Amino acid sequence: MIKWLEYRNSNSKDIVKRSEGESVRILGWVSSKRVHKDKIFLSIRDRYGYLQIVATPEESSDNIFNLAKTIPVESAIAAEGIVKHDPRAPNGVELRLKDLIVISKADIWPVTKSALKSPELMYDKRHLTIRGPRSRAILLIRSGVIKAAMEYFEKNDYVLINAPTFITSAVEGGATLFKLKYFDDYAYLTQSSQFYEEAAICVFEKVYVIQPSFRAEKSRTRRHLTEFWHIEAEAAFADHDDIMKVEEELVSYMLNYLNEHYSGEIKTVKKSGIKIYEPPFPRISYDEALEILHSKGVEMEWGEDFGADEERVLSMQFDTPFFVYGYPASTRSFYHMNDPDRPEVTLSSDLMAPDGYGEITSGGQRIHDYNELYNKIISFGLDPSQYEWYLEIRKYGMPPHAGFGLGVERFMRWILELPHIRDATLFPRTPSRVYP
Ligand code: AMO
Repeated sequence: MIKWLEYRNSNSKDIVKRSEGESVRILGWVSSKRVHKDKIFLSIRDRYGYLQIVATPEESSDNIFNLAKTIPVESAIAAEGIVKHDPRAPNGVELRLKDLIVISKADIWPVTKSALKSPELMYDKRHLTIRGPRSRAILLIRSGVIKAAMEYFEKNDYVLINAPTFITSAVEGGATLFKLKYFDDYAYLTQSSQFYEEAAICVFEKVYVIQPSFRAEKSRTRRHLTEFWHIEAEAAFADHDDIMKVEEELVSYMLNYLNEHYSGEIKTVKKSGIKIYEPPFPRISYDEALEILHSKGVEMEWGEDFGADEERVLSMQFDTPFFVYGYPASTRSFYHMNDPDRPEVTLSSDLMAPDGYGEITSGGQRIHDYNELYNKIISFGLDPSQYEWYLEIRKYGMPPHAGFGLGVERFMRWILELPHIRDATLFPRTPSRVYP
């Protein structure tokens, strides 16, 4: 068995610092191969990126040259070679091959050129196609999105909590609940960790979660997953305006962070890079949004919710993210506080991405008074006994509070202009896909 460390004294990132003529070893995968008569180019992928390795009959022994020629792509290898700085090489440096060990030989790569044209086939082979440079870059950026959010919340004194996945009652309406057998009873998969955050703010004042939420949304759109990652935050002694400020600050922080730390990956996905927006973002009321929609020929009544089509039309009118606030109570879940000055609307908002992308966050101020919440639950035709513990926290010192949720994949689809939300996640879950 190979002693791994002995076979990794360099990597695709470190190699640029190595001197001309130095002999180094790396571990990785053959991501592509070009065979010429007297030169073989292997592109090796490792944790850090790509490195060009060149085999020639002069510099490699016959055995090694032939091995380089015949090695199937995606084989895992250990290679040793001589560093050569060459401006024509992808990173300005390449390895001239001396030794090659096949650690795990790959079968013939099953994703053919014709499969590349079929998104469904590509996603059937997602366990393999994630190895491509575009998926690799998107997934790295995704890890940056999570890191950026954590950094923002930690800098602002929020406490990270973890909420349960099995739950007993709907946060965002029964229509999108996944129901499952839970021993002799039933449980649901969580749609949002918001209620658990609300319990936790009475300990920590400001909390956040980053974990999956589940929605049994049958809608097959480019912006819906059945399992998505949810960045949620909740703050005590805060109102609706306070939480909108947190949302715009967070979005701006994430954009700046990604631009600073992931510019290479971003360029792989989107040549022009991502746009940076600084707060404050414009705020328009639901009523103003409706007027804009009417002026664009969209027919809808006051009190109806904006669907994907309406959001697209609306967000085409903006070239920066913007809030729509003051949604009618009929369009929002029961927990939203009604505006005391205008009870038919709620103290809530959605942050819309511009250029047709639509909603990326949703948030607002919650009802903190026991009786007010109880009555709203009844007025929504819901059963208060389903919300017993959620109501009970209102009996023991619940201050005014507000919070929001941001979908990681929605955010990524917008900033990277991805054709479909599934491209933003490792193994997407949609109504028609729970495999692989
Ligand atoms: P909402 O249901 O609007 O609100 O969800 C908040 C954010 O989560 C993302 N999102 C989704 N992403 C991908 N696929 C889906 N099916 C999906 N559904 C939602 C969106 C959306 O803006 N608890 C409330 C928020 C709050 O008031 O705190 C909630 O979950 O980016």
